[in-house]
Amino acid sequence: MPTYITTPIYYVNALPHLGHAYTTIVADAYSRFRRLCGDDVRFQTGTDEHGEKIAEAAAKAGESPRDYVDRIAVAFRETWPLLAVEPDTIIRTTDGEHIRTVQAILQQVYDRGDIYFSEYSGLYCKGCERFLTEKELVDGKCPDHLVEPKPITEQNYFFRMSAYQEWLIDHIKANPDFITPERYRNEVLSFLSEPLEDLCISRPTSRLTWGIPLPFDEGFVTYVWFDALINYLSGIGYPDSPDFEKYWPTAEHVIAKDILKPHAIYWPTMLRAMGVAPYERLHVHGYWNVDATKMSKSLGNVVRPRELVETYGVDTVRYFVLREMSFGLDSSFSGEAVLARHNADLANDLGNLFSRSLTMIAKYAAGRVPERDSGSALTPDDRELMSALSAMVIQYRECMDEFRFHKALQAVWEVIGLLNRYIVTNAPWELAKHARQTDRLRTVLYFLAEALWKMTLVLGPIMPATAEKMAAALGMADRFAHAVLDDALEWGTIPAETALGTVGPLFPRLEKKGEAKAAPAEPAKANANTNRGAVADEGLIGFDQFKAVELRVAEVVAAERVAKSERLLKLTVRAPEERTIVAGIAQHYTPETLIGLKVLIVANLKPTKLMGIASHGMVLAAKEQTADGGERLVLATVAGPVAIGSRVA
Ligand code: ME8
Repeated sequence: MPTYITTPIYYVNALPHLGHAYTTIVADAYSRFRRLCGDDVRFQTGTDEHGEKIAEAAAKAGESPRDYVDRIAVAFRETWPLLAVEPDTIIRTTDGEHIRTVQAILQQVYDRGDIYFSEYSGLYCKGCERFLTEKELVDGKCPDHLVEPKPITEQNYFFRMSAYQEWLIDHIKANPDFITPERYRNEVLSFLSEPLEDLCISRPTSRLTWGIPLPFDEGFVTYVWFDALINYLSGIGYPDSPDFEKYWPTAEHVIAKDILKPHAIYWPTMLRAMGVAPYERLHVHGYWNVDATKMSKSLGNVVRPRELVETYGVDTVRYFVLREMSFGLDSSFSGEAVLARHNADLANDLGNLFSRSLTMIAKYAAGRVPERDSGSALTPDDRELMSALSAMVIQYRECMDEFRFHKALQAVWEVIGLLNRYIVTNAPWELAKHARQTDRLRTVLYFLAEALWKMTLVLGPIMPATAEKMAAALGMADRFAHAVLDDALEWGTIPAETALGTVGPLFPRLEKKGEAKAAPAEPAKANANTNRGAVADEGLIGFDQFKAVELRVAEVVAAERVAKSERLLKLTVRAPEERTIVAGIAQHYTPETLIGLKVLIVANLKPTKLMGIASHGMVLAAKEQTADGGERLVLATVAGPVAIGSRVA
């Protein structure tokens, strides 16, 4: 199946920011998703380079419009690779082919009698590059640009938009998915309940020369919206190219609410006048604000894609915007919110699951995906996991198709939670201790590998580089390059004996701005020591610093004295994996009294050697000053029954 997906073409009067990045990431994630479904995808973005706004910006910059648009168009083009956005076409409205297409369409519509010459008086907003109706004004001002529109009386050419009003209403009503989410469909229908005015589609050259000349009157250039919307056709070779035949019937446009009217009203009526079928779907999203305030140059809070990627990494940025915004509603951006999602969802949930599972396969199955044990029955846990994975893939597909990206990701993260629980309940480290449980161990490890492969597939459109790393670590890099989503619905797609590759940390933990980044070699395991230097003067630490210390409940399963040491005990604890911790408590506890005790440990300390024994963590104890000037240690423990390995926070 073909799929044609577009972003708006962006005005080159400003440099790319978070809003542009969002729409384009959405379109990219969707096109990757469609490719994963087996579709033949054409993804187009571009720049809108004519009109008053651009001419003014060029003059302000002291450049000719041509030099100016060339410069800014490059800034947009260079942004996309930073965001792992891979469009098939990047169109510019100053391209010769586009200009010829616009002129041919104008001539055609003119010849059909749908363009006429007349005088018009109206209120013009330069920011919007269109006339506003009285009803659209708030306190006499344009609600988007907060300026009073200028009254203009002019002789101009008009497109007979009103002639298509009834047809458009019927079309929207008959096609519930034409404009989504529904709130925007309702907004358009409500607007259409009043009589539609015709659309002024020219500007006299006495006022503006930076535009496409009307083919039937040299004294005028084309109104920028009539020019811009046509990019969606000229980019696929309208009218003669086979690409137009192939892709146009599937066209889907992604925009924000600011340009709903041109896309939901001007564009379908223009298409109708040309005798071209309307696009398939229009997806309208809300606005990103920054720290709950409108993003604007004057407030100095414009978020730039390059800075975002440099601070957080491209896949974190992609994940964050897709997970955080409910498509259709406004959302607020903040650095803290990105950090929180990075550290919790990516470093902790996904990153730990992945490295933990692969470490166990490396340790207990010599780094090869084991054969599932077909001799014994599946446990209820196995069945729950299997059906949760299938349900996740189905829900993911539905949500991605409907542009509910945050829901798709929620579904994936629910299964990540389930997998983490599956590991705790099935405790592979326990199974590994008993020879008669090796069959079960193989099955558990096999299920983990299979589940992670399915995760890799669904995460590909969202975080392409991470998914590639995951595929390589699973030994599935070749398969990944040709994988389809249907693979994720089948069982047994990761072959037994597949040799795992090496896995680095997927998401090293990030510290708050100004604090040191965790060293790349220490994933999700920021050393508590690195935070010492970052303690604020007044002795307070931030929540992120606290969260960097991974405290867990551990059960002591063995304890013995360390030879030649009065102070040290060698403890074997489960949290839930088994590990050795050397603790300086020998003068306060005898080994036997510790067995079965649930203690609290720092689970992410760098390993260290004490008396030649590697210690993986630290046991927490209260230190009391005794009357004789000495110390008494009392181990910290939990007040009630709790699963071992539980995080303490
Ligand atoms: O309107 N939040 O170009 P434009 C989310 N050239 N998205 C935002 C945003 C924000 N705060 N700010 C901008 C134009 N966007 C015309 C389009 S199409 C034929 C012509 C995104 O540079 C969003 O996609 O003003 C919005 O619709 C678009 O940028 C407007 O880009």
